[in-house]
Amino acid sequence: SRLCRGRDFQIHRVLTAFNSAVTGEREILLERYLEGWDELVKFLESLGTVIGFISQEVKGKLGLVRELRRGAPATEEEEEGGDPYRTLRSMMAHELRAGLVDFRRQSLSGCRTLLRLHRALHWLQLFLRAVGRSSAGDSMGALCSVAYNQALAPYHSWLLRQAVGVALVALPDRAEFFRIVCGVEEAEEEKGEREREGRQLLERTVLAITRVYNITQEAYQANGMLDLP
Ligand code: 1PX
Repeated sequence: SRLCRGRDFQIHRVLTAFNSAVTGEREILLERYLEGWDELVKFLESLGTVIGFISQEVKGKLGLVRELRRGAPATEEEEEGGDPYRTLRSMMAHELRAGLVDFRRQSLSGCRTLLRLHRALHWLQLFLRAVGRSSAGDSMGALCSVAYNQALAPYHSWLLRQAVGVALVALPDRAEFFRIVCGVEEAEEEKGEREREGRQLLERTVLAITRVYNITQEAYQANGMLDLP
């Protein structure tokens, strides 16, 4: 039912995960990063079947990185830190050293897989920022597609872009969106307060995502990996 939509999703868990993904040395902890995405998947899953192919895509990518992580024994050089998939930089170093990163053909490396999630995080950053600045009556679908056209569409085929266009129709409206972000139904007189709290949480989440996005972007740039096929 509409009341149950997004019941399991908690935006503060997104905030906590992405905030704690960044260490004092500006490293990205992969497990925290993936946990942030786990929570976003819950949101996607609450939107129903039309959006289903998008959550399947995200879950597939998350599963792939986790599988690589489980299957990777630390080499002697890496022994000290143990898990080569502990941070983004250690993953990059490990996969480069092991020859797992293919710069010419599509591969199943963690680097190219996470790059897809990274681009999607750019979309999310733009979208959530726009939502935070929106006012009653603004169309979520429109905000979503402006962000999509800027951040993701350039990497997607014509056919996929059409499918995304169709999926956007299934987005909740603005009020519903804020209900999911701020919590379930509230008494009428508490609504204003809840929306303010929700907006604040949204703002902090955008900041956390932006920080993770910028550090990740630097790491990909430094390794010449921004265009991995
Ligand atoms: C507080 C609210 C939170 C809202 C959370 C929403 C998170 C949504 C994240 C969308 C993630 C999309 C991942 C896309 C990864 C990707 O680009 N994959 C493509 C390339 O991969 P490949 O392995 O082939 O190189 C892949 O081909 C794409 C598959 C289909 C995904 C299409 C994504 C469209 C996203 C934009 C619309 C999202 C609507 C969400 C509603 C809030």
